[in-house]
Amino acid sequence: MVKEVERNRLQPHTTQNAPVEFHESRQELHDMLAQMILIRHFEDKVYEMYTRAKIGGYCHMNHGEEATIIGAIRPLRPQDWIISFYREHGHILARGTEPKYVMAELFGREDGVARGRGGSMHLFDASRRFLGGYGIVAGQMPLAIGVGYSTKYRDADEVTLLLTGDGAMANGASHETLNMIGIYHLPVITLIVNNLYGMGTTVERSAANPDLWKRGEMYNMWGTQVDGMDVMQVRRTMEEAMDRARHGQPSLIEAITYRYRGHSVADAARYRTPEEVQAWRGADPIERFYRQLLEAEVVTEQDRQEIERQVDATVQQAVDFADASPQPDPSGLFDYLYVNPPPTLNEPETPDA
Ligand SMILES: Cc1ncc(C[n+]2csc(CCOP(=O)(O)OP(=O)(O)O)c2C)c(N)n1
Repeated sequence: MVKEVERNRLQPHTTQNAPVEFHESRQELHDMLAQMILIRHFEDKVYEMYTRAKIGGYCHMNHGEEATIIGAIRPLRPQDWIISFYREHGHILARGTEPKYVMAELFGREDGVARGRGGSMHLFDASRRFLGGYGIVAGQMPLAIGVGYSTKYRDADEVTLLLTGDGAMANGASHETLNMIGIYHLPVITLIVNNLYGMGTTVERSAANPDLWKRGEMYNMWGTQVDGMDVMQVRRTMEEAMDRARHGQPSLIEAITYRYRGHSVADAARYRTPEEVQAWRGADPIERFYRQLLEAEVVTEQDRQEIERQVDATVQQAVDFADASPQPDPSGLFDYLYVNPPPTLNEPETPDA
């Protein structure tokens, strides 16, 4: 019985042919498609650069999750905030940070968004109100309370998008965060990017009730589930959540999606079958959106070719820029710390007791 439930949950949703109503400009729809393709190609190149040892350390990629990213981030306004987790390359690109600065960070170079100190899991762009990038599962969650509280305290028109994985929802910090967001009615939208696995563990094994969106009710928020392979569905839901947030009601949205590759670059993902991966690739969010736009005569095949050409050039320029950027100078090892030099720097080592 349990096995049967699991197998059904591991199938893509089937809203494939649902009619789509666009009220965005042609330019906006074109840009959404272009950004989804940029994220896909950027991640392909990241994978290649990792295997060439240009990128080191942990590295988690967004292949397959592009609809959750673009659908959630495009509706945000410049004054809105984003807090993400370690699978965030696409999130910062969607926010408009130039790919070359992101790639330089992945290369660990001085021109990176965190000056080469952070790497893949710690991307940051304060100028775009993109507040990271955190390597500790659920470590990003409590920070959203502070950001949301600040907005409310200043009576400002801002919303915060808090991104999390499904596995992180089993962490105590997630419960405490959502509870406090609910208590204070903070303008925070929590988006669970449910790619069905936390490392090699399915949601069914980590969550007593795997319908994660239902927890919204417990925290006095609007909760809903969307097909995370359908960018317009994610976008419409996000727009509604933004409207609610601006009227003092937080939301918990669960977007069902899939990561095409393993948990990180180093994971061969032997815990899933090739058939399962193939089924999800068949529901590809970029191809679905492209078909919708073709049918609505918003883009042409030539437009797609031109987007692909431009994206490839941008990604290659990002690699060239990252490669030419200097390594951080060792003399700057303690720069950007709260205290520099660290008070313990010259203390003699404590002898063992
Ligand atoms: C507190 C903590 N526990 C464990 C880990 C190891 N770890 C890194 S990612 C991860 C899985 C999280 O999965 P999920 O939240 O679903 O996000 P996904 O990677 O699928 O996007 C784990 C257990 C960690 N980084 N931090």
